[in-house]
Amino acid sequence: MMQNDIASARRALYDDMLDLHLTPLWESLHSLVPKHPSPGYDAALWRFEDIAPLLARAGTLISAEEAVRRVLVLENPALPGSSSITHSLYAGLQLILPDEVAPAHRHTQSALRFIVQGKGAYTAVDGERTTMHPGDFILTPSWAWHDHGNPGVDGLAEPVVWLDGLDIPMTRFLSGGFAENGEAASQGVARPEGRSLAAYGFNMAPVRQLHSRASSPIFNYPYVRSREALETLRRQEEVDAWVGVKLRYINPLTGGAPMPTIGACMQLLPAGFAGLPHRSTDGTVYSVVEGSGSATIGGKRFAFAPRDTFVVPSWATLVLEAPQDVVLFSFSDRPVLEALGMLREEFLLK
Ligand code: GTQ
Repeated sequence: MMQNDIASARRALYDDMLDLHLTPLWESLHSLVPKHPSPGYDAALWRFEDIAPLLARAGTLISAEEAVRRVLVLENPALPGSSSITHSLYAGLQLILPDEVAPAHRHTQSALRFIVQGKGAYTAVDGERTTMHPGDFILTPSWAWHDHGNPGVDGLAEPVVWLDGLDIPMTRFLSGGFAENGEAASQGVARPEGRSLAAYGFNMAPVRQLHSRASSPIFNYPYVRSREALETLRRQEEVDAWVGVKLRYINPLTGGAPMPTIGACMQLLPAGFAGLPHRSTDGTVYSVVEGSGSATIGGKRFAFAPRDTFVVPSWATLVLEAPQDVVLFSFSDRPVLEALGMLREEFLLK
């Protein structure tokens, strides 16, 4: 057969195959089994300065009660309509005003809250409240009852904003989503505040209670303690040329990630830090806690300031620079990739 005849015969074959829901692998093999990840979503940065006025407007237009969760979803620019910041993760900025309640519910999706602005709100998990402060890392594990409220502290209540990180797209992909609403808007208080941290947050664990969840028994990792750890280490040792001083949050009972699907880290880049490029297969969301600097992602430079959020896609090279001290929080699907033997990372020399 001539080239032209072959091409048109193939097209005819594909047409006939389509009726039976069949497709020719040889036309898509390269993209199905790529040499390296090409994730098809973008690096992006959301400036808090741009978002804050829109969040405030949302605050005047819908109550937390009516919204259930008053959240502006950070949607990857290349994935419109997906409510996804990477293929596996969801991120959003949630606002709760003084005296509001975001009613109790539970779902199989695992969630984290990273406090971005304001203090005096709380999240309750399984009947224990924890008061939020900027930089605190809070968990609401899969199927745990949770509600949020904002009574303020010391007689002062202010709007509180946090970054929500959930495995919503992963749960959707796995068709594993279940949810229930609570009977009352706020859960009854079953345990005094601070119980989880006292029981599990000091390198000790209770001898007579068994924590049975797959996630960490600590549900608030306070910023004061994470910050102090980073500060001590930066004074004591040479910082890593790629990531500065970086620690991962752990489930103290296992040493593994705090939740099965989401890992999280906090890092400090000392003033003058000009990092070397690195990349990994876990697409990662960063929240800027302190300081201004830049993240160059796959060759594109993003300037960041406190409270900004940015996303680094799987296998995109990341170069971090910090003209002043910078503290970054980050989360990703790393525990999933690790469990599947698919985590790869590279620390490059230039
Ligand atoms: O606070 O429970 O941003 O269920 C998305 C889904 C927050 C929450 C989100 C949720 C929540």
